[in-house]
Amino acid sequence: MRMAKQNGCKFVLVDPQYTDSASAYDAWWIPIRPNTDAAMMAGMAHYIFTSNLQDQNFINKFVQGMDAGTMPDWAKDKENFKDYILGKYDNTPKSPEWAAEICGVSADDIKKLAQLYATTKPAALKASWAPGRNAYGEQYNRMAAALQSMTGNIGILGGCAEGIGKAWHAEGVAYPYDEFANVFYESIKSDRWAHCVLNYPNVKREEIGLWPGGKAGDGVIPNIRGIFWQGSDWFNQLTNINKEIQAINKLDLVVCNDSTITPSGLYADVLFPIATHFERHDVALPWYKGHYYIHRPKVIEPLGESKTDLQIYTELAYRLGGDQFGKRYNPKANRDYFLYNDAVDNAYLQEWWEHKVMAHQHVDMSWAEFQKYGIYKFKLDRPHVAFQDNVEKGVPWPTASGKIEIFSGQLAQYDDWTKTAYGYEIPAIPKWIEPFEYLGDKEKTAKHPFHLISPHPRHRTHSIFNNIGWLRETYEQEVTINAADAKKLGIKTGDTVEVFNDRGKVVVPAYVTERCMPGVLVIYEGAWLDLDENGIDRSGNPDMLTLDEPSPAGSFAYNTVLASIQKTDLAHKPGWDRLATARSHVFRRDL
Ligand SMILES: Nc1nc2c(c(=O)[nH]1)N[C@H]1C(S)=C(S)[C@@H](COP(=O)(O)OP(=O)(O)OC[C@H]3O[C@@H](n4cnc5c(=O)[nH]c(N)nc54)[C@H](O)[C@@H]3O)O[C@H]1N2
Ligand SMILES: Nc1nc2c(c(=O)[nH]1)N[C@H]1C(S)=C(S)[C@@H](COP(=O)(O)OP(=O)(O)OC[C@H]3O[C@@H](n4cnc5c(=O)[nH]c(N)nc54)[C@H](O)[C@@H]3O)O[C@H]1N2
Ligand SMILES: [Mo]
Repeated sequence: MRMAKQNGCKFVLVDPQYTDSASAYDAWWIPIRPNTDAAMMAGMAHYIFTSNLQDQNFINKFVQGMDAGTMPDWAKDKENFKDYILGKYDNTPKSPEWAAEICGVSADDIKKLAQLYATTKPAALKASWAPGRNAYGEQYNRMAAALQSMTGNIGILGGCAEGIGKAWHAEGVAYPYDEFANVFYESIKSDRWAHCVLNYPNVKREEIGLWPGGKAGDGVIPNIRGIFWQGSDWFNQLTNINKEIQAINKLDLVVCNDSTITPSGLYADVLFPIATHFERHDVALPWYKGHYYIHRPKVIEPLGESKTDLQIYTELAYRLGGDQFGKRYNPKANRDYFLYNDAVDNAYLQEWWEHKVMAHQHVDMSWAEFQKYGIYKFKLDRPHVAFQDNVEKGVPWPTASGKIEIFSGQLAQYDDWTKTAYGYEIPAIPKWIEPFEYLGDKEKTAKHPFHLISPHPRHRTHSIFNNIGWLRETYEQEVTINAADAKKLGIKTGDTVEVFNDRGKVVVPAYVTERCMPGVLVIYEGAWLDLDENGIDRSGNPDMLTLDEPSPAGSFAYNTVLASIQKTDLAHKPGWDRLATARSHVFRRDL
C-alpha cells in the first residue's frame, strides 16, 4: 500500500472515523453513518449507470443479472440490478440524492467518488468486514461486488474482488468423528447460544442458524446443557453479554480451556490450563491465510499443570470411552500421551507436511529443512490476482451459472424461506434494507440517539493482551465522541461517562475529537468484562450493549447498536489487577 501511495495511488476512506490509516495515506475521508454503506453504494451505482460509465463489455461477458440484458432466460420476469437502481420496481430511483438522505454523505461527494471510481483504471474497492458485521451486512458486501463488477475491476491486477482468505489453507487433518455427529449441519450460530438456552424448546431453528432437517442434519433444536469454551473468550466477545449471563446460570457444566483466566473462565465450573504456543510444537499461517508457513517450535516446557488441548481431549477420550475410543480419537498416541506428547505431535506435523502441504501445495521444502529455516514462503509464478483465469481464459466462475451472480439464481428460486438454510428472506439482487436499529430510525433514536460501533483494537487481539498493564497504560479503553456532541453534553476528554441502552451499561473515560463523525460513538471490542454489584460493566466492554439478532445471511450484528451517553459518578476500572493504570488521555490535547 505504501508503494502504491509512492507511485501516486489516491486513497479514499469511507468510515465514521478518521483512522490512523487514513492519515498515513492522506486519504480523502468520507464520514458515513454506520450501517448505511449499501445505500451509498447504490447511489454510486445510479450515477455510474446514468452517466453510462459502466464497463458494458465486462458485464455482458461475465455478469448475471446486472441489467435486463444479462438476466437468465428463465428469470426474465424477475428483478435485475440496474432496474432496481433506476427505480423501475418501486418508483424510487436510488439516486445520490436518495442515498444522501440515508447515509449522511452529500450527493455531490457520492457523485464525485462514483466518477473517480468508475474512471480510474484499475481501482480497488476494498470492502472491509466491519460494515458487514451488521444487520443485513451481506447487502453491503453484495453491493460492493456489484460496483466491482460493473466497473470491470475483477480479475485484473490493481482491481479487487473482496473476500476472505487467499489461496492457501492449512489443510487440517480431521480425525474420524463422522459416525458420531455431523458437526457442520448440527451446529448453531455461536452468538445465539444464550437465546437457544433461554427459550428452549420454543425456538425456531432459523432463530439460531441451525440447518433445516431433511437433506442435512436433523434440524432438532438442541437442549444445550453444557459448554466447552476453547480457544475463545466468547463469553466476553459475543453479542449481548447480559443475555449470556442469564443463560449460563441454566447450564449444568461449563468448561474453559485457556492459558489465562479470562472472563469466560470466571463463569466456568472447570478450568483447564492450556499450554501456550511457546510450550508446544505447531505450524501456523499468518492471519488470514497469508502466503507463508511459520514453524512454531516448543520453546519451553509447559509451566505449572498446563497441557495442550489435544492432550486434554485425548485423556478425556480415554476416560470416557476406554482404550478403543482413546486410540480412535488420537491414533498415533498411547495412553501416556498426557505425559509425553512431543514425538506424537512431531509425527502428526511431519505427516501433514509431507502428505498435504508438499503433495498438494507445490511446497518443495522438506520437513527437516522447514524446521531449520523456520519459515516457508510460497513461490508464485505471477502476482496472485483472484479470478484472473476467469477473465483472461474464460474459465467459468464457481457458481451455478458460471458467471458473477449479481442476480443470484439460487436465492431467486426460494419462495418458502423457512425451508432454507437462511430462514429469512434475502433478495436475489443486492438491495438497501433498513437495519434493525440505526440513526435513520426516528423512533429508536428518540430514546438512544447515538450509533455505537466497536472496531478491533490495535493494542489487543480481541481480548488477548488485555491483562498486559503496559498496553493499558498506553491505550485507554475509552469511548470516542465527536467534539460538537461532547460539547452539548458537557463532556471533556478524560471525563468518566456511562454508555448504555436497554441491553446494558458500561463505564469508560471519554475521548473527544473531530476524527469521529457526529452521532457516532466508538468503543473498541475486547476489554475484559468487570461487573459491579448492579451488573454495570466498569471495564467498557461494548458487547454489554450489542444486539444478538441474526442477519439472514449469517453475519453477527456487532455494529448495529444504538446507545446513549452521559457523564457519571460511577467509576471506570481499567483492569482487574490493583496496579492497573490507564492514563493515555493525559497526553491528549483537550478539545
Ligand atoms: N463488539 C464487538 N465484538 C466482537 C467483534 C466486534 O467487531 N465488535 N468482533 C468479533 C470477531 S470478528 C471475532 S473473530 C471474535 C473473537 O473472539 P474470540 O476468539 O473469543 O476472542 P479472543 O479474545 O481472541 O479469545 C481467544 C482466546 O483463546 C485463547 N487461546 C489462544 N491460543 C489457545 C490455544 O491454543 N488453546 C486454547 N484452549 N486457548 C487458546 C486466548 O488466551 C484467548 O483467551 O470477537 C468478536 N466480538
Ligand atoms: N490488532 C488487531 N488486529 C486484528 C484483530 C484484533 O483484534 N486486533 N482482529 C482480526 C479479526 S478476527 C478481524 S475479523 C479483522 C477485522 O477487520 P475489520 O472488520 O476491517 O476491522 P474493524 O476494526 O472492525 O473495522 C474497520 C473500520 O470499519 C469502520 N466501521 C465500522 N462500522 C462501519 C460502517 O457501518 N460503515 C463503514 N464504512 N465503516 C465502518 C470502523 O470505524 C473501523 O475503522 O481484524 C483482524 N485484525
Ligand atoms: Mo474476526
